[in-house]
Amino acid sequence: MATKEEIVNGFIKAIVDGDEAASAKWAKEGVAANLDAYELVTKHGGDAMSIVNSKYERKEFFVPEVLCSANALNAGVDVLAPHMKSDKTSEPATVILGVVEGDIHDIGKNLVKIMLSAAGFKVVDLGKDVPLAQFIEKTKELKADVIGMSALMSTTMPSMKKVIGMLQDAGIRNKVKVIVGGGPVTKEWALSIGADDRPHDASAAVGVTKDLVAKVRAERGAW
Ligand code: B1M
Repeated sequence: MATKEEIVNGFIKAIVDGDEAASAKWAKEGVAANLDAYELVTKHGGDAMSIVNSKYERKEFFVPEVLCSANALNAGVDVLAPHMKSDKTSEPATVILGVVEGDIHDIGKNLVKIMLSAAGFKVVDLGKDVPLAQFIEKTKELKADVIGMSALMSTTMPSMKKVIGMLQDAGIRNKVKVIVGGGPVTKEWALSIGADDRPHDASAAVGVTKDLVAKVRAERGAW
């Protein structure tokens, strides 16, 4: 059986090479060797995407290569997702999740979905490039407890602020908590736009969501 080092290095190389089959193969090796599935994706898959990003910034890679790497990471995520452990919540609650309009970077959002679903939350995934009004419509329709928005670009981050404004205009800001996340989103910025929190990664999103569900239910009562 391959060593942990061989698996991690193989997984990273497969992603950088944009090789979906190799990524899935190393992910399976990781499962067989009992490696932590979440760590393999977020830490080592994240390291691989940092290498891809550096190559993109040095103009060694262009968008098609970056896309192949993203697909390779996703092939590994497909294998590893069922093995990611998350603390179960005793409080089933509805979370509306999506990547804001104009942004199609959905790998991080998909990880958040995997972790929240594994924890027992009902996650309604609106997908990527989500028209902002949809966050409000679905929140009202499903009487959601938490909205989670993801953005990976400085140009799309302001949409998060717009959604919070739209919740205020609709008179339902006090009925739902809002979390935001993604590479460029800092905690300070999140709080400055009126979001309730910014979990730094998908795993942290579980604890933050649990706390916010308890809080919103205590403050709001029933919808
Ligand atoms: Co592009 N891209 N991209 N891209 N891409 C970035 C984001 C960029 C930083 C690269 C760069 O220039 N150095 C840059 C944005 C610059 C900026 O505005 N600051 C950029 C750009 C410019 C672009 C295009 C404009 C390129 C072009 O066309 N010229 C274009 C835009 C498309 C669009 O959205 N309209 C584009 C396209 C693409 C691809 C399609 C090729 C591909 C995305 C494929 C996909 O997602 N299905 C892609 C990729 C892969 C990247 C990089 C290389 C990697 C992103 C990633 O998947 N990381 C990225 C560079 C980088 O981030 N270093 C880059 C791994 C992922 C696990 O991390 O999403 O951060 P992340 O999620 C983390 C946390 O942030 C957190 O949890 C996750 C970990 O557990 N998290 C949350 C995320 N969402 C959360 C929500 C939460 C809580 C936590 O609660 C709700």
